[in-house]
Amino acid sequence: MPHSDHRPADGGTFRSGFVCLAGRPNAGKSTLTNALVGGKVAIASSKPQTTRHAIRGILTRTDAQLVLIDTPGLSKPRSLLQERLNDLVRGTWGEVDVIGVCLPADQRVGPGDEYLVGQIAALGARRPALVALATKSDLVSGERLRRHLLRIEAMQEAQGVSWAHIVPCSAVTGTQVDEVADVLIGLLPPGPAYYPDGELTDEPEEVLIAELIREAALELVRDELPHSIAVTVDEVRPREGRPADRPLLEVFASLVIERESQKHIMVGAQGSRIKQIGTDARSAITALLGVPVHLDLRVKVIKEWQSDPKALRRLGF
Ligand SMILES: Nc1nc2c(ncn2[C@@H]2O[C@H](COP(=O)(O)OP(=O)(O)OP(=O)(O)O)[C@@H](O)[C@H]2O)c(=O)[nH]1
Ligand SMILES: [Mg+2]
Repeated sequence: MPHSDHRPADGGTFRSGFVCLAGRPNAGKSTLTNALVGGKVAIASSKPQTTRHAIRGILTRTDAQLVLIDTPGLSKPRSLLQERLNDLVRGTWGEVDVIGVCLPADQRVGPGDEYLVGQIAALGARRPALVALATKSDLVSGERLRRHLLRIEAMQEAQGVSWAHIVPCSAVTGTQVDEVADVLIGLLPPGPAYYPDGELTDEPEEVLIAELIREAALELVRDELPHSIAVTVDEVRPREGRPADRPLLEVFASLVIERESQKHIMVGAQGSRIKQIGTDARSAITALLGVPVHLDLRVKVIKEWQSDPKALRRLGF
C-alpha cells in the first residue's frame, strides 16, 4: 500500500520506484547508497564481498521517492555462498525500474565489468533502464576520468546495451551525488511514496546490528578471513534494573568463522582483536540506536559454512 499521496510543491508529477546498484565487488555501491540516502544503511569496507544481502535505502524528496537496492558484488562463484549472492543480484534486476551500473574510475573497465554488463544485456526485453555510474571520481585526474568515460561509452556497442546516462561521481567527497539522484529519479514512473518521510531503510534492527559488527571485524582482518566471517545476533534485551532515564541495551552476538584454526586470528593475542572489534562495533551500534549498548561477543565455528546448504540457511542465505 502506498504510504501517502505526495504532491510536489510545484504541482508536477510525484515519481517513485526502485533502483538497483550493481557492480563488481568493491565498486563503491554501498558507499554510494549511503551518500544518496544521506545516512548509513549499508556497511562498506575495502574487503570484497562486504555486502551479502539486498539492502534497501530510501531517498524521499518533495518530488519523488527513490528506493535503492544495494546488492552484493557480482563475481565468479568460488563458493555456494557466492552462487547464492549472484542469484540474489540477478533476481533483483527483474524487480527494478533502473539499474545503476557502478564502474569505478580508478580501475580499468575489465572482464568483470564486461561479464556483469553482458548478463544485464541478456535480460533482453525485460531489461530495466540503465545508467552507468563512474564511481570514485575523486581518485583520478580529469584526463583519466575522461578516458574512463569514453571506455564506458564504448561498452554500449561492444556489449549491446544502451546507457540512458553516464554520470561520474564520488560518494566520498559528495561530488555529483545530487546529479546521480536527479538522473535516477528522472527515469522513475509517476507513483506514490511507499515509505514514510524520514525512513532511511526497512532493514530490521537486528540485521543492522549484525552488519555493524561484521563491518568492525572486516576492518581488522585480512587475506581469506573476511570471506569466512558471518555474524548472528542471538539476543537483544534491555538490561534489567536500570533507571528509566538511563537505559542500557544488552546485545549478545556471535562472530561465526569456518575453521578452528581461524579462531586465534579472530580473537588475537590475549583477546586484543575481538576486544577491538567489540569496542568499534559498540560505538557504531550506540550511534545507530541512540542508546548505550553492552555488547557480548562470542566466536563460534560453523564448519565450512560457505559451502554447506544447511549452514547457509541457518545464517539467512
Ligand atoms: N576514494 C573513494 N573511495 C570510495 C568511494 N566509494 C567507495 N570507496 C571505497 O571503496 C571501498 C569499497 O566500497 P564499498 O561501498 O564497500 O563497495 P561495494 O561495491 O559495496 O563492495 P561489495 O559490497 O563488497 O561488493 C571502500 O573502502 C570505500 O571507502 C569514493 O567515491 N571515493
Ligand atoms: Mg557493498
